[in-house]
Amino acid sequence: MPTALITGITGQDGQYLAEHLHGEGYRVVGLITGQRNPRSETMAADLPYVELVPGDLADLASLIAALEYTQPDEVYNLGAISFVALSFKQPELTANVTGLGVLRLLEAIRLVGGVNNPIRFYQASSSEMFGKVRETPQNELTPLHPRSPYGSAKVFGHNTTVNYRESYGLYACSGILFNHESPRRGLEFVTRKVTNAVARIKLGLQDEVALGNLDAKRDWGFAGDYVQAMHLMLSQPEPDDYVIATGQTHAVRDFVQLAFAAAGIDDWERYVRIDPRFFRPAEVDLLVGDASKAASELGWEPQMSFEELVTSMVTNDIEIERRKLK
Ligand code: F7E
Repeated sequence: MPTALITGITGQDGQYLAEHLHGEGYRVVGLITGQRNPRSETMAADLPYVELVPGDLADLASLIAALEYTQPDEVYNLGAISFVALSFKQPELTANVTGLGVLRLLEAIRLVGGVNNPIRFYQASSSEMFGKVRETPQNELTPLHPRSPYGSAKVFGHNTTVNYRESYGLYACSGILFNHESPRRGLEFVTRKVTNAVARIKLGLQDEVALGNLDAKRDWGFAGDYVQAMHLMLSQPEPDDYVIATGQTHAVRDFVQLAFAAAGIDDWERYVRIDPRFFRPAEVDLLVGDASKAASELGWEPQMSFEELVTSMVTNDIEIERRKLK
């Protein structure tokens, strides 16, 4: 039975990837941080087949111990401080976990794996690395110009992954994933913040939602589709880097309008208040990815449309809020 170790197991992607790999016959082990992490209980209830091992991306010794215990065939590094807005407030922590954490994990793999290292490594790189974009759409060769401490840390992690592949011959891949959402998305991200608010407004539990820049454009896909690309990357004869995206871009405003419409509310502007607190010191204005390399080499294509994604998130949030009322 192949074994996969996943960092960031309690996040949206960690959960989808664990389900996918379990379905493919893997033993799935998740790295869990912190003392009495409250998410351990949720994990045990939702994904009982996932084994948890303690460790932290900020602590090399704990990563070595986790690898020695797990003996993985594949390591997926999905752990990070992943909220761009928070990275402006805690830049040093972000650099340490999101950036240096990649280096620590690769060093641990190098030390534990020995010569002819059999461990395959996946790094969750991000479209935030393109930042102030140099070309549109963005592909694997587009120059990087990050616009946040998060984006800068991801660039470090990305370059380090490429370095370890070239320096030590590690099977290390970097998936440059554009925004990917789902009903499991954290409430701090704009998509889920909006769908949750729409559900609560629909049920009369909330009057309005405060948002920042509605003009930013993102290439939004479904997280369940994107984790399959991660696994495909580690299943190739040679390691490489791939952009994963839908190739379509929408403004935050479009997402908001569609989410309200999915709940049967057409006059959405009545319910949205613009609040300067949600603007960022520097914005990434436009992202749209070219995933043609993933299509031709991995046979990967997104399955869920933007409309289906928004509707499924709104429907799910209405269901959650209704259940709370009972
Ligand atoms: O913001 C604008 C905000 O926080 C999207 C992470 O998974 O994807 C994600 O990063 C856009 C930005 O995601 C609000 O200014 C307006 O332009 O949902 P977000 P993100 O920053 O694009 C990439 C690929 C990652 O790698 C990251 O880890 O929406 N926006 N009003 C708002 N954003 C938030 N969060 N809240 C607002 O009220």
